[in-house]
Amino acid sequence: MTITITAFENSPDKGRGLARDMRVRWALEEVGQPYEVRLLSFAQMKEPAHLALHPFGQIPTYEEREFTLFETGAIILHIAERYPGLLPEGAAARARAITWMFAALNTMEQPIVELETVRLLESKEPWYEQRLPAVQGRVRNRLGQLSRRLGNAEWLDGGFSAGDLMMVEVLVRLESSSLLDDYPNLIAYVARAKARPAFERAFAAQLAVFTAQSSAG
Ligand code: GTB
Repeated sequence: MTITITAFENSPDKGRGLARDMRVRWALEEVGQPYEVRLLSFAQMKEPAHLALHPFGQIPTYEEREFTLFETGAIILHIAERYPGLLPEGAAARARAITWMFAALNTMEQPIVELETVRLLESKEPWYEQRLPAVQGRVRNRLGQLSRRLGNAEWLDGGFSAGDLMMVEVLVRLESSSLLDDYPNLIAYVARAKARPAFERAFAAQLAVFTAQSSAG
């Protein structure tokens, strides 16, 4: 069975692995499933053919023989449930790992995306300088809470899981800022995850798209 995902033809992040196809690639690498990638331009993402797969006209999508998924939370959960490697044995441990996936998306990513939005879209607004510290404070608050929970542990709850994959994918969005600097255990956590061979393969695959597009154009 062929798995096909979609990704940016020209990712605005220039191969830094910040677009959300990266987390799907990483999950597929962790479970050892080969996949194909259909690259889309921004215009193609808004055409009916893609909107039939993704109602919001975004990447990534995930296609298997019988169905298509959108939303990386749903995609990663599906991969983790379908193939061994990303969820622990036992109903309670699995539920806790899934809880961390939701925490990553609903509790950590939300203020981080808000901060990105403020920086990217609102920097010319007269209230920008006042709003920025408040939004940074909300991110710091969550980082502090996460850092205290992680403590000296290697992963969030036992062995590496889909919860860690999602959490790290959210935290990497802060690497271009100094916000992680006060949390050495979170920096080490991200580094540990990025050293996983599956992460490295996924990162190299998305970077290869950027490299190929740059040399073609
Ligand atoms: N909630 C959805 C999910 O988790 O799947 C969010 C999907 C999403 O935001 N997709 C983005 C997209 O398709 C790409 S990843 N955007 C185009 C559009 O909405 O028209 C977000 C992203 C884009 C660029 C960078 N970057 O340049 O650094 C980082 C992240």
